Amino acid sequence: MQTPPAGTLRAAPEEILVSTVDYRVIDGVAVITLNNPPVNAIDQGIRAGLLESVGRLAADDSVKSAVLIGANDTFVAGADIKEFGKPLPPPTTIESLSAMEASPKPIVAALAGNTLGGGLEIALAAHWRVAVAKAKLGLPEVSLGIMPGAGGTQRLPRLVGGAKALDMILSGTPVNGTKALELGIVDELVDGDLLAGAIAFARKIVAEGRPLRVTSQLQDKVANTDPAIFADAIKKNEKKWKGLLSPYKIVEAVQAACTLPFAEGAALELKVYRETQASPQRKALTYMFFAEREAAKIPDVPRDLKPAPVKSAAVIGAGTMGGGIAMSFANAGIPVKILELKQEALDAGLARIKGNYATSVSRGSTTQAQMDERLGRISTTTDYAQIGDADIVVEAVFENMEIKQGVFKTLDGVMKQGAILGTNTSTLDIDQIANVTKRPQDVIGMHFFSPANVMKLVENVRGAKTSPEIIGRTMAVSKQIGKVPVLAGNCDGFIGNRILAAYGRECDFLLEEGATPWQIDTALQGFGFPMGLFLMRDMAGLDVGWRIRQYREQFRDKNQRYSPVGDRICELGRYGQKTGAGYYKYEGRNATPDPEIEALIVKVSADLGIERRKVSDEEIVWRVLSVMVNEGAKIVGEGIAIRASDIDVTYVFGYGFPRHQGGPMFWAEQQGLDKVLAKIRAYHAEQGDNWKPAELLEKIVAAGKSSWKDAV
Ligand code: 3H9
Repeated sequence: MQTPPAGTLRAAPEEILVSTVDYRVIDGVAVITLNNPPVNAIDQGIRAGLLESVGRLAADDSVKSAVLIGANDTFVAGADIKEFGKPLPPPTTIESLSAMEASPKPIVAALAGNTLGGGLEIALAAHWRVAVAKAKLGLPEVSLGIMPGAGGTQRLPRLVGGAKALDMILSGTPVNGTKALELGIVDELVDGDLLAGAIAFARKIVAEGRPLRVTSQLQDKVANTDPAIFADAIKKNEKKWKGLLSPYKIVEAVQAACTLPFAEGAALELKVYRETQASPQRKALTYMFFAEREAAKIPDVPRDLKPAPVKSAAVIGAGTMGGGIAMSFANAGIPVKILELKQEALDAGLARIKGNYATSVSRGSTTQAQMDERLGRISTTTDYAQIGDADIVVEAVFENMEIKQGVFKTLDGVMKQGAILGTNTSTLDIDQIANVTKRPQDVIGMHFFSPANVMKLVENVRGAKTSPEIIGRTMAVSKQIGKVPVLAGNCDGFIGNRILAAYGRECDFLLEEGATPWQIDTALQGFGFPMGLFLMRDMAGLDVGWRIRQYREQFRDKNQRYSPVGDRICELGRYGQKTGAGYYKYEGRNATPDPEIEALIVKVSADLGIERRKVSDEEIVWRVLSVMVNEGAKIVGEGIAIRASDIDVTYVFGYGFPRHQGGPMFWAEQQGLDKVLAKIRAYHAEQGDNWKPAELLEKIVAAGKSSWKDAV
């Protein structure tokens, strides 16, 4: 294979390698390489370089076809998200793609790695597509609050039909190369060197004299689309899409693809794409995209620390949490041993795990083969000596300091040096656990959320002596098992539960002042929470919190306001859903408001001498969110969270905060930090010291700034 001189269209020194499009001729085929590390996102350089390359291809008499490929072992992960909300210098992606489609010489897209969003749209505008089996092809824009805006909603249905396209674009879930071949998105799989395979394919279609296959001109698949699928999709997802814009716009655009000529459908796509781009939820969701990635960056962990993937794990405790944690490892392909001292406890735990997998199979989210494979990675033991060689151990035993300390003493004796020693505690002091070992630097909190195999958040908690290396490795393994990790400092409640305590307290006070549990829950659901606080408490069970309150009563500051409503409810034996009654009464899982509880709350108000008043839904939402923000600002000010956006990640991925609202700290910035502070000051005057404004917030506002980032 001869390699003629490179023809980089926009000069960039080789070592910088930023946003270049390279044109060179290999074996009589033009090879156009898109290069914008790390994911070849589409910025102006890519758009312009692509357009220029297509022009050059037409004029290049030495070639009859082209291969379009990505550098960095990947194709293109879509438009550059950093450019959202900014005016984009020309050309537009649509202009570049129209030029590609209109090329008189066939263009073959060669796909590996991430072929997402605008990346897949580029590929769809090529005449042919080849891919490696592991390539990931998808249109994930919906998770950013937008939709494909460069022909994706119009071209994909023309290749796979309206129904499959609608599914793919609404779910945002990518398919692999093999599936893409089956669906008709790609024309051939390449086994081995992708570029060589793509060049061979390009030469073959020229040799065969195949006519250009222009995606926008294909009609068969769209013409055969059942017109009912659009209304059906809306009906099926109404609850899930509450408050969202982009799924509805996607339906509109795909429907247009199936009913209108390409040019009209494309014009409609562009119009609704712009509406989604201009929406506040796009701003919130793209903020969340970067917040999630930012959370993984820990100042004292070297950026170049690239820990080797964990190969084996152990979990102590086969209870609900232990089982869920073990499933998370197994689901990620990591063999895991669960340890319990009693065989009966192991058997019960394993039976629960099997039950959970069986439910996933019956719901269709896992196949039987996947379940067997995953179960095959889980083994059990009653002998600590059997787990010593695991790369990581996560203790998930009963939430009691003495018991956990006992486990860690034993782990210190058996685990290999360098193993991560994680403790899944939601409340206990990590240092007290770490200090019973001779290697406190290797001990770290790993606070999973229930159900641990489903919930995305892991709040990793650094103790005073946890080493940066262990922190870096724990953040990496959290990601390896598909979680979103946040690093917290060691304090009562860490980030998440500390804020929950403040927010729960305010909801209790609102009850005493005049609200009902169902009014508060409805107001919070109206804001976008999937479930209100009282429904959530009822689901989790009220007795555990009650027992903790009883224990803490001895330490409670009796001068601080305290709501006895929750205690009164527990005294009636109402422990939530599991006893058929809590804040609500239940038939199965169906909650209904209970006049008995309303009467109980009214009595508590009277006993406390509180005159009940009408509480508005707006007050509920503002009071709940402001208290979250104030506590969040204290947590950042104390260094418990590294940055404000980590609080948002914690709340969105662990506590059901609506992602399209961006988390409490983002919400506060959108309202104006000065306005939120004014509210907090007013509540402080009215409600007392629980509302003392966070110093950090005071400082930012006093400096005339408007962003949490201005604090640093
Ligand atoms: C779109 O295409 C709209 C079009 O329809 C309209 C056209 C007109 N832009 O996640 P990672 C960065 S919308 C800018 O840690 P991984 C990321 O921030 C787009 N930056 O790696 C990170 O930077 P840093 C549709 C991006 O291997 C670094 O790359 N596409 C972009 O776990 C590594 O990322 C999507 O929604 C981007 N598009 O996962 C795909 N993508 O190192 C969004 C990544 O400074 N991207 N970065 O923190 C992803 O889902 C994942 O990043 C990906 C890699 C799966 C690609």
